[in-house]
Amino acid sequence: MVGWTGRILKVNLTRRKAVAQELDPSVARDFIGGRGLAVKILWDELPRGVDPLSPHSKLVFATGPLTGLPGPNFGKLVVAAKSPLTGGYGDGNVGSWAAVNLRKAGYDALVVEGRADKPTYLYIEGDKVEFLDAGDLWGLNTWAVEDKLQRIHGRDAGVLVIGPAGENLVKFATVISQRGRSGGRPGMGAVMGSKRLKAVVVKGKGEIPIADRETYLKLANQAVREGTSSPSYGFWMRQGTTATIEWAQEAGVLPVYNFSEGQFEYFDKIGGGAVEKFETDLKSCPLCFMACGHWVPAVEGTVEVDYENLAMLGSNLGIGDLQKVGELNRLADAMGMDTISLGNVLGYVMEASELGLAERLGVYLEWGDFQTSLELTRDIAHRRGVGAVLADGVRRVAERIGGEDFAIHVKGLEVSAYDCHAAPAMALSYATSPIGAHHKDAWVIAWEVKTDRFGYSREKAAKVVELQRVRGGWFETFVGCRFPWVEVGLSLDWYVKLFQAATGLSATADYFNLVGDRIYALIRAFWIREYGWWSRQMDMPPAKWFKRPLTRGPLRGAHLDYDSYNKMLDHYYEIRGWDREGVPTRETLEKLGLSYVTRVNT
Ligand code: PTT
Repeated sequence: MVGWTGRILKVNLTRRKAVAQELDPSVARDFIGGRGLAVKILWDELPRGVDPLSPHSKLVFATGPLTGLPGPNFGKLVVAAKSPLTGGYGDGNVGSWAAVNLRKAGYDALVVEGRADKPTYLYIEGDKVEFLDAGDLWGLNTWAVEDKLQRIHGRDAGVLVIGPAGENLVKFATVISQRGRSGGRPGMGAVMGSKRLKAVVVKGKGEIPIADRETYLKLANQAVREGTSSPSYGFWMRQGTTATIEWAQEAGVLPVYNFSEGQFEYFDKIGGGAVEKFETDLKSCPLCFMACGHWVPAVEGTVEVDYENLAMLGSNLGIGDLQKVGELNRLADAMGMDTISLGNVLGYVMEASELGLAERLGVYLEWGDFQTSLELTRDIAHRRGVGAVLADGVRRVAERIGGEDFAIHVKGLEVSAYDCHAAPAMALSYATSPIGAHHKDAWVIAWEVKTDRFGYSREKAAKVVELQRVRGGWFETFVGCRFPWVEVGLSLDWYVKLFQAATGLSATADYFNLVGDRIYALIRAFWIREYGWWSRQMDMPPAKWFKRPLTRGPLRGAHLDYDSYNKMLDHYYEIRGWDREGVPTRETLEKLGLSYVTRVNT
């Protein structure tokens, strides 16, 4: 088996023991790596119903056969665990030198279990694994910790850290790297904090295995050359994801006032044009030719902004000022928490304040109130006062004080930055994403606004599945950034060829799609096992998009239709081979080689 290092590093923090285990070749073939490997490990090794924040839960950092290689952007890894926010499977994708170095250190994945008796960080260098004292680091923000660790271990060390939010078990705390990279929206940072693991530092000097090095390097060169000569490359480098603000405004899908409207009067103050004008720096993940990290001035210092951050902390809160939005973003990065969930939580509190409901929390927050938002963000990170309640995410806050109709989440994960009053396929994409509402698995909205905007056709359900296969299957398993494919149009053929050269396997597009379907079915089985029940109600988008039409702009009056949505969901289930309640049928499980999955209520 070439292409994989063939080893998984298993670390038990309670016993301060580390062992390298062999990666079963059949698991590598069936699940490839990244998300696939992560869900297989969590399915096999987690006790059913485990508390995600207990020592028995596990945190997986998984790479794939392309991670760390030169080519179209393979400097990423998947961080996964049972989510404390949703209670189901959770993961995220983070760009980091730790991804590259883990492979160079000779591992495809790192699995962490147990709980250290005191704050600890892991130092990994080839076969050497050390459990080092993080007493001095505990309580520090993510930027300070990364700086300190690189001063100790060298600038070539890859570092993954948590901030105070992770330490304080904020349910949407993330894992941060290189200051502007954040991964694991469904609380992967809290899982790390529950293990008293402040950071993972990785160094590696080995060679990453490649089956046919000469062919691989030639292809990698050609792919990058094709990407950089794409007509969209120049504009991408100027604005990156932040140009999506202008696009979303035009399409009427920008989240505004807690997903009540689709257009924002001050969109141009926080959009790609403004970012380009004020930009101070541009940074990227390792080995990347399409840097997406645009840095702009915040109120204090500078910060990396991306579309999701600008929309969720800007238009969604009624804040039309780049520096202020940047400051909220900066604080979220420093504290180590997800900007999308934070923007939802603050938006929910603003709406609850308007309706008089937030009195039950003892807080009042007006639309556009930057200063109080900043204070609440700090309180959330430290679980102080009302922050302790808000740190549990909108689903739990709404369960406590009411307002479920404007708690914008699916399965407990807050919705990312696309309003779906007039985007049924995107609503389906959020509703069926395997980790709760995230656009990462099927960003179908760009296609949808260009085609049958208001329809609920079978074709839309099929498109969602197609995208989920590629985004959730391909890119999350060989583990690379999907932007070269999405943004500069690199064909999927390149990835097939690169994978073949790296592994020596005669893999085809069908192989990746099949692996994608297998992973989706296993993740669904994981949720069902952990919840102990399932129903199609779990695959419903937020109520607001059905019940509260848009009140402004050209799409005024638009809202989702319940019956039509349900028909589209039926199509989705049928294409996936899942039953009417969204449970993979026995036949589907067998076809996907998942006959060992027995705990689904078929
Ligand atoms: C992702 C989510 C996103 S998706 C954004 S902006 W985006 C937000 N970024 C945050 C941030 O920053 N700071 C913070 N405190 N919280 C944040 N939360 C939000 O997190 C990111 C890029 C981007 S920028 C995207 S779309 C693509 N995502 C990829 C993916 O998921 N998979 C993949 N194979 N390739 C991808 N390429 C792109 O990478 P989560 P990153 Mg993150 C400051 O992981 O949990 O999925 O959340 O990944 O390394 O930061 O790169 O408009």
